Amino acid sequence: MAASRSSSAGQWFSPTDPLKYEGPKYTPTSRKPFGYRWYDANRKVLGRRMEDQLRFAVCWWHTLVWPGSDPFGGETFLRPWHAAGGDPMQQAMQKVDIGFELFRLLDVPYFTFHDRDVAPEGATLRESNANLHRVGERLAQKIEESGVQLLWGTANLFSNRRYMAGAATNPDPEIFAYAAAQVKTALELTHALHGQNYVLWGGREGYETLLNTDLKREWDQLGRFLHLVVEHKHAIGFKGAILIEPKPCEPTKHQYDHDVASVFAFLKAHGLEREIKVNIEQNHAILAGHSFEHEIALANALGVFGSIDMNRGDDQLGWDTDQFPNNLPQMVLAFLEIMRGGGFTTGGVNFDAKLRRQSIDPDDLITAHAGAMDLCARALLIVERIIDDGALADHVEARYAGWDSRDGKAILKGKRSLADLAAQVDRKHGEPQPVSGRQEYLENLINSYI
Ligand code: XLS
Ligand code: NI
Ligand code: NI
Repeated sequence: MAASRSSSAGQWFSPTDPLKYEGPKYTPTSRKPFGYRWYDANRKVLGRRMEDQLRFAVCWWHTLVWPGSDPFGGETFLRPWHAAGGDPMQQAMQKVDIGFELFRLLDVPYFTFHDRDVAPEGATLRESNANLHRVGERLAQKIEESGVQLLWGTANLFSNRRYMAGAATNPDPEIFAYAAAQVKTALELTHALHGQNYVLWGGREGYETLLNTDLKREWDQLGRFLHLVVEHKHAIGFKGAILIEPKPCEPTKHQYDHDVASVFAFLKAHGLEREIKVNIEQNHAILAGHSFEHEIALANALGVFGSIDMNRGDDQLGWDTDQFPNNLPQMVLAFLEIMRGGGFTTGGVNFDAKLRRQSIDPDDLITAHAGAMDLCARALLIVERIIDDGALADHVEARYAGWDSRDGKAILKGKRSLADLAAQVDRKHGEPQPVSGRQEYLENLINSYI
């Protein structure tokens, strides 16, 4: 696809009209490279329009900011807004135009951003805030014109060197204050743009070595920080959800928001479990030694499921590769847990995903997002059939049926002591009869829908 390097958004991608639902026969060919085979925004799936079930979001940082660098080499993408010597505010505005053009072409309902992705950091916080407000006004205008909305905003509390030893968990209270000031502005902007959620990824909230770290202090600092965020949310009347994004490591060796279980323990310990939920990312789950579906199921069970970052890792690489999702069976298991929990409320499917650094054409951004959206739609349609058939649910229900008996209920209601249970076993004498878990049957069953 020959895409012009022109700065005008209208010419930057080769398609000019939004991608359409092309139906079940569609495959991308050179004649018709862009389209959806499964994503049909208006189709009803499990009681809601597909667009409202999936709530897709494009992320600003990887899509419009990341230049294609890796630890061994720099920029590969050569985006026009990275041109050396350019005016950073003009470049920021150019990204707004190109970003919203991409959202229009993809027909995606949401986007997500960090404060420092959308506007350049100035010499002082005041200057940074002024930059952010100027771009914020432009974003508000674009949101108004396009109908594309903000799924969540967040603050970058990890790139600047001031945060090398953490933001809220920094040994220096002045850095804590700086981070608080940054979150105040980012939360207020998210509110002004009618964001559905505000996300806090721990960034550098962790440590490299205990030799220089007071773990208990840092843990409590983070609790205090989150209370401040929640208080401010209520003070300004922000109705969206506050979400923490768990991640076990990277950038620091030990992150305090390791996984859903440790985030929940943290929230409980600080009395925040009704105020804060989680944004779960696929590869963060894997890096923590879990499956994505486990983290979603646990968050649902604990009442803290919020949103997902639907970018995957690589089976052979132990870091956060942020690839666009394309493993259908894995995606089915994730959407199964999301839909079992009742689906999204304020959350959605954010692609916190990077192109591979050789995918240098602007059109690669369209291909990557469209393919990911289409496969999510396909996974959702498969999940609809699994749920409608009911075979899986029946199996699980039958497996736990004993707990609906008089004895089972009495145990759970606290009406049986250890002595009662010992007496019960004594009375009945015989050995309880184990039944098959039938895992292979269930795996075959799931595969039969795929
Ligand atoms: C990093 C995180 C980050 C958050 C937003 O690994 O995934 O991108 O989603 O700060
Ligand atoms: Ni990540
Ligand atoms: Ni993420």
